Amino acid sequence: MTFLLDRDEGKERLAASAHEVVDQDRSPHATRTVFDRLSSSDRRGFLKSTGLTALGAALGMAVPFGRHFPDGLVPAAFAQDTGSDLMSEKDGLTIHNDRPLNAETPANLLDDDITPYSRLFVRANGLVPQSALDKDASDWTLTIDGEVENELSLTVDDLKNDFEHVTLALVLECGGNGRAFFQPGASGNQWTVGAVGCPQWTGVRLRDVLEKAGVKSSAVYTGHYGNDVDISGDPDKVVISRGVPIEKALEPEALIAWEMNGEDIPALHGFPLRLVIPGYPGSVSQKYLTRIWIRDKEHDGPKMGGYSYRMPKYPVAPGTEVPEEDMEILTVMPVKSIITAPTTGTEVTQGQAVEVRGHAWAGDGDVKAMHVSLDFGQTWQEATLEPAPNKYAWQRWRAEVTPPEQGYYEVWARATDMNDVSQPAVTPGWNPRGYGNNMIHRLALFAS
Ligand SMILES: Nc1nc2c(c(=O)[nH]1)N[C@H]1C(S)=C(S)[C@@H](COP(=O)(O)O)O[C@H]1N2
Ligand SMILES: [Mo]
Repeated sequence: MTFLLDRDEGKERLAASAHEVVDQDRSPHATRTVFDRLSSSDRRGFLKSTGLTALGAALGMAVPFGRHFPDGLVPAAFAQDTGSDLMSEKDGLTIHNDRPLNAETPANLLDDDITPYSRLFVRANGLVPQSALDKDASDWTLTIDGEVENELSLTVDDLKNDFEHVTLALVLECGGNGRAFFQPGASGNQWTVGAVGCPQWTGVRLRDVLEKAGVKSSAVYTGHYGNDVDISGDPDKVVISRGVPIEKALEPEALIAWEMNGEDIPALHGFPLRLVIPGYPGSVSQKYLTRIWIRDKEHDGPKMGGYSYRMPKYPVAPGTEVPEEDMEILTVMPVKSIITAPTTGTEVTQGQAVEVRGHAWAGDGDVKAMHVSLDFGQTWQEATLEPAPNKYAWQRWRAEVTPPEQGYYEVWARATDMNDVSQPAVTPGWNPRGYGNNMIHRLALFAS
């Protein structure tokens, strides 16, 4: 299609205009490569001087709502990975790292209400344990100790036999999802939007197990342990051990799960047992769960302290060096949404309605409203928002947008939580490790 050719040519022209800063790259992903290689200051300068006007010129098409496009924002046509250059153990995921394995899902592959195994992001801090690779749970025991009346040692069968079974759809989102958009950048996996999913989990309530153990009044926090192995191979090194306030652990949606989507939890996701404690960063949902230590103080396992999963206690300017004692634990994840259809860069017809849809979720429960904009946030129309099947599941939203004339458009999608807090149009509070980015998701549409 000539239209498509023009657009690709346009992208290459835009890429070429940055040739003083980077070598020209003729790969199919030339533009993205150019943006990726620019240092953050180069990137800012480049965007300031060229921005949307240059985009329009490069594309050879109008940007009808261009006057509303905020300064310094990267057009979504270039800012988002369209999910093409991938490898495939997990059906189209983007691999950020292969040791430990870290991979996220392109937005257009997250359209299912219940995220299937093949499309669930993977975040490993260490190596998948042999017991999970072997699918061997015969000797598995889960210990509950610390501030409890009766220490428990439970096999997987004990859990299955002695407690009520619960099945819930629960969002699992990495605390660093969206990190890639912070300026200046933060170290860590450069997650864009797809370190999130909403599988269905079956197990028992953590609360029921803790009740059986008899939580003492001195209990204030949990500490979680798994049997995954550190990258160094050192068997004594704990890879990650996070926890939650005891009140959070006692919520009825916090599960010890053995099934995901009706099957044993896969090796990558925590076989044979994992915690799923929704609403908090994914890191509290320990995989390969072997022990829950009930603490009489805030848990202090690896990745609880320093800058890990911690935010400044007060707003800081981007790039600020924040003293360690001014950091606090990231708990409730902010309200967020994702556009899962159409795929960014889709060509549509002017004057014709296009269905856009996706999911919305919030760290403290349900989402109240969902809005979309086609004019870079100048006006917003309300989308339909389905109720969640259960608390902490994501909610389906749908809307129709109609590009009034030919040209470049972006769909912006914005969720609002029960406290009337909405997603910001630009990155929220910068923080040293790039957590909690809930800026609105955008996708590019080309109307002809
Ligand atoms: N044992 C163990 N549990 C873990 C981790 C880990 O590295 N080891 N990573 C945590 C992090 S940071 C996230 S975001 C989620 C990711 O879960 P998934 O890989 O099943 O998507 O698992 C959490 N639980
Ligand atoms: Mo994470």
